[in-house]
Amino acid sequence: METTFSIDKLVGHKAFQRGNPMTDRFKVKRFHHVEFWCLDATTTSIRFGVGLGLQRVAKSDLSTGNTAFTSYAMRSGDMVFVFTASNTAKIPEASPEAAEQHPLAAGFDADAPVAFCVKHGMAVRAVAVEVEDAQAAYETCVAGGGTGVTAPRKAVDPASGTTQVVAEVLLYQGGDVVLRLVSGSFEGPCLVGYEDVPDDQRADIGLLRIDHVVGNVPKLLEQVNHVAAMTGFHEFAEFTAEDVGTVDSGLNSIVLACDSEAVLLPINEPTHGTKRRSQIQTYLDHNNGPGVQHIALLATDAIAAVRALRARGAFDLMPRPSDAYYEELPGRIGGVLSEEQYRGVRELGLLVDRDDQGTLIQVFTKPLGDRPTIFLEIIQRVGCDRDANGCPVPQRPGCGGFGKGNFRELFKSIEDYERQLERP
Ligand code: TYF
Ligand code: FE
Repeated sequence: METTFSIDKLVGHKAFQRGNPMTDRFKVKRFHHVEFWCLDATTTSIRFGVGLGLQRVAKSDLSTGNTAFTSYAMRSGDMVFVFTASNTAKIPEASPEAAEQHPLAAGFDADAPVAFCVKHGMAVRAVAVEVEDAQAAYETCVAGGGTGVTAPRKAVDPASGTTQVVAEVLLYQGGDVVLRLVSGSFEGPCLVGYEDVPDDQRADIGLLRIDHVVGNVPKLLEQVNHVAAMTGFHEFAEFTAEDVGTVDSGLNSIVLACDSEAVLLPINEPTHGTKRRSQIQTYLDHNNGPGVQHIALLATDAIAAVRALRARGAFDLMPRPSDAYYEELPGRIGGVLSEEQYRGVRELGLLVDRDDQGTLIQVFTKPLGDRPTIFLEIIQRVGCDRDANGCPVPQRPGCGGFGKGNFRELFKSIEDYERQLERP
């Protein structure tokens, strides 16, 4: 077998030399969707729909013959969030019709989303990526040491005659998140078996696509080498506790990317021995193990998107940085942002950072549910409108970085937030 990338120690952000060895073991195109498991798909999908300006585009539920679970696909631009909950534990097996209707319904354990939510709270179950051939990708992942969760299933869309293959492997070792591999000619927003629903006319807030999906794990190198062995993804960036500077709670992080860098999977681990317990350890405790920490959503205009998000009132943002942060900002960032953008980021409490490629505008929500676990990030990659060949692209993946220059400010605000969760 070919040799796969493997690393045995972190060198830190500065010393790390980025390259693209083009080592993918199967062709990966883009993020396809992210599926949350929750206790009530109607309630949760409406809350996300209202708060993030997502339209309900497809459903698989009792009305479509799915007795196993209720699932709604919500879309803005190219980003799709799916919300799924158990229908009833009294029907242990999906009916044969349901199994035909939804590729994941056959043999579905109707208790699984409930048990998942008891363990993790509302959380990400599946990170779905579009691949060229899901059957081959599944076999490659398993041959590379991956744990199969759903062997490849082929489904035919009765309306269009197009087909789709879906397969799943475990993403984070010791966790309950799957990497869902999707391929085929089916062009619907989600999976075969979902029925399109009429346009609900809800206005979007300018969210364009999923930029990166971050996992928290106990042991970074083990996990990174595991994902690399399955997929062939390469290291795109790394950050160590030292890069973050003198903050109380630490983390190490490695960003994995596919050949095209359209799928970015950062992974964090806690560091120990700091004054405060690592925010990553807090996550692992409350999530009962590894899982998705945050999903970064790329906006056409982050300032407009965050203004709308605040007006919708369904998600809270982390506390804003100090005035001093904004006074130092033009000196740190330079003339990339317009006067109006500087005013906008200050008004809304957004963070800005830059790397050798471009400028990143970013902001973080508070945790999405009751537990101090999963949150969202809204970003815009400014000055990133050309690919490596000089062709126009909307916000080249990874360009502008991940906000390393904001880690101090951000982690201070996370620590302040965590202090509020402690009883006096
Ligand atoms: O995706 C990233 O790496 C950045 C930085 O708790 C980050 O968004 C890392 C850890 C964290 C919050 C943000
Ligand atoms: Fe991020």
